[in-house]
Amino acid sequence: VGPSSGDELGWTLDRHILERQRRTPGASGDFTGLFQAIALAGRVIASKVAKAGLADVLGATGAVNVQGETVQKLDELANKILVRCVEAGGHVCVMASEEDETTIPVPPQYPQGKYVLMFDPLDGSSNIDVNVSIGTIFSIHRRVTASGPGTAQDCLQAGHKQVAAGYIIYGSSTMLVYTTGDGVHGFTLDPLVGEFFLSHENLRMPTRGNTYSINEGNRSKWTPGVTEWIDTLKSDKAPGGKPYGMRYVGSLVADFHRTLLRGGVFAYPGDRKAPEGKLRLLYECSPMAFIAEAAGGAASTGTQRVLDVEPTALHQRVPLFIGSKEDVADAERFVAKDA
Ligand code: AHM
Ligand code: MG
Repeated sequence: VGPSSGDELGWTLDRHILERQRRTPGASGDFTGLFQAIALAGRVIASKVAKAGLADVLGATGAVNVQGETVQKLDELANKILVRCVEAGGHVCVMASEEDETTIPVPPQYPQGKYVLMFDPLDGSSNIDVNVSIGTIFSIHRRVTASGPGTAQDCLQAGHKQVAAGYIIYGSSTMLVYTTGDGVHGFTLDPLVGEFFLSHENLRMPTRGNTYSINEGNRSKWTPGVTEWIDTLKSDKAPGGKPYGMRYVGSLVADFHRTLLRGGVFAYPGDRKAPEGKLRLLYECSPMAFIAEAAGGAASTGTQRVLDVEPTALHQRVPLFIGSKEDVADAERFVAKDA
């Protein structure tokens, strides 16, 4: 379903989610409510990000502003905004954030819902203070415990069990991209209206791209397989017979968003210093993998489908190769040489 052609108003995110609810037999509206809370958080964070230079939110915490208030780092602020927007709605029983060591409970005065929300409130930390695109990543699961407050067990679920995943990119425009597993849809924020409008319906990732995205500064630590893979992509032996271009923002949300739209491959491999790589399974790899697959792309740890990894710890890291199906398959072939 989508807006009919000639629809002057266009579809808001709310309308899109509501239509989905109507098509889902037995849907209670909980998912719709949770999504509205996440979108509200996204709009609030977008407005903070846009004014960051004016609002005393850049830089380190510990400082006090002219009003005598404690200066909040933007990522901590984003974390608080998300928790505050979601906790009271009765849709979730527990949350987990890249910013918090342990799970975030729903305060006892609020009802405990059936969903679990995990998020990276502001991803791309090295880009926050320098006006480069950053984003929020979120992942939604159904709870597995029966009732009462949710636990870490509710959070430690394989990615293929996600109910939905998405991200909000704070770039030259603010966009929210999400999937419930059947199609990936993108919405652009109209900042004057304060609404997300459907702008990219049913996004499909090209099966092969012509760019790679990796932090080449880590080359001396790479395994032989990864080194050979990247060397191939930079040579005439690359698929297509000419070298791939290189694009690296250093914000996963931005690097992934480009890869989703244009194809190609993003990698944060394990290396000799950090065999598990850098990116977190539950807040970064798993939600992006769910989106990638729903758009016809792929996501691998190099040796395993990301969505099949059974998490054992909240802040677990895994290597990530994500993007166009054929490019990810190539990466896996080279990584296999390291075994
Ligand atoms: P963060 O969660 O501290 O922001 O770290 C995650 C970010 C990703 O957005 C990005 O892909 C990666 O770190 C970049 O890392 P590096 O600076 O090592 O290339
Ligand atoms: Mg992050």
